[in-house]
Amino acid sequence: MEKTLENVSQQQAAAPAAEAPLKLLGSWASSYTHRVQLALRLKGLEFEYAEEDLGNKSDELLRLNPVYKKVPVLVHGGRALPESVVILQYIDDAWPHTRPLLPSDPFDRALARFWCHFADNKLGPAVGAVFASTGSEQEAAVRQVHENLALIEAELREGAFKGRRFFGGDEVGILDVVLGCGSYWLAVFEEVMDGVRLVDADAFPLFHAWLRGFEALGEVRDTIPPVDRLLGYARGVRNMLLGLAGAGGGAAASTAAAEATAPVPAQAATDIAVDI
Ligand SMILES: N[C@@H](CCC(=O)N[C@@H](CS)C(=O)NCC(=O)O)C(=O)O
Repeated sequence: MEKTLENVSQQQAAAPAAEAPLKLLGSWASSYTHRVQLALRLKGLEFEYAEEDLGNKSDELLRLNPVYKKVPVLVHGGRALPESVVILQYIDDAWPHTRPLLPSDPFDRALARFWCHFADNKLGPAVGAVFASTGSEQEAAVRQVHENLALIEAELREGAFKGRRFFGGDEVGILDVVLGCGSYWLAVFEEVMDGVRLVDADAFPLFHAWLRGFEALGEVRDTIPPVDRLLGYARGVRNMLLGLAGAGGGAAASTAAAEATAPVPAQAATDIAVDI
């Protein structure tokens, strides 16, 4: 039988009871994985975690996510679900009473989804472009990031999220999880790319304050890897990207790639550049 998501779910059991075991296939530096880890922690749910080697994906990952072959994949009672934002919505639907991630009002729910889509389709790729480029190309990408951050800042100042501690209100919601798991890379990237300024507290005071508040939460601190580890990983990816960009001509970049401190599979390098 052809390996389709539908076939995979047909082979799986009937709808799991909420208390059925949860297993997460993830990767330690993946902000998409962190989203799911954080949501499960916020809900107080126990889960088994399986680290994937993205350079040598397990048969289980390829079987459970035949469409994209990416992490995260959440397995609940034997049934597998890929795509982080889809998983977050599932977790909230399956466990609606503890720490709701989506608002109850239909319009507010749609708005939260809209901004999650923005994070994945506009802000994330812009940050990835900064990380993958140099010179004038990078300057243009930095401007794109600033334009996108200005849109969020305006929503916090006078738009949909005005006066809120978190995007979700007094407590973090789905957009906090989506934007927050990824935004810590901004500071890491600034450190790796000398002279690049992405989140200036003067230019984006409300976004900056929100991010500090998010990072201070216990569940977030339990989820985001130590900054030194992220820095080592990002340096390795950046060196590899520069090496790839300069292939055939960039001797210095190639040497840097060879000296990369973290072993980073080439595919992961492309991912981090496109999808933080
Ligand atoms: N849209 C997906 C993106 C997931 C994603 O890009 N995962 C990366 C790790 S950060 C991955 O598994 N990459 C492996 C590959 O592309 O081969 C989501 O939200 O879950």
